[in-house]
Amino acid sequence: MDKILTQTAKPKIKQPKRFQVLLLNDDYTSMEFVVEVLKRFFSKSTEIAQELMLKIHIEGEAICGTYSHDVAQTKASQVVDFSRKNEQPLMCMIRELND
Ligand code: TYC
Repeated sequence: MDKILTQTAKPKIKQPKRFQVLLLNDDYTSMEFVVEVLKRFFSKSTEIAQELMLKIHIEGEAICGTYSHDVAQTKASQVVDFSRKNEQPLMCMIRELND
């Protein structure tokens, strides 16, 4: 005899992990360069980029965006490449978002 299923099967859908991209403060990267990075790689307006740059300068770091792992890793690499090409020591890292 077939068993009667009394429990409704719950579809287990795993949400993909999300990653924050952060810029870190340092004493040497110019403020103008950080504003350019925020506009170029994180699509910020000039005003928002200036605010975010100052937040990093004062607080030490800020979240610039949240993406899938691939996109976050690519953005962080692009920022570091662009910075080294322009002889700036700017640091960018990614962090898994726990929700
Ligand atoms: N602290 C830097 C300065 O005084 C400016 C700066 C801001 C550097 C943000 C990095 O992510 C950064 N020139």
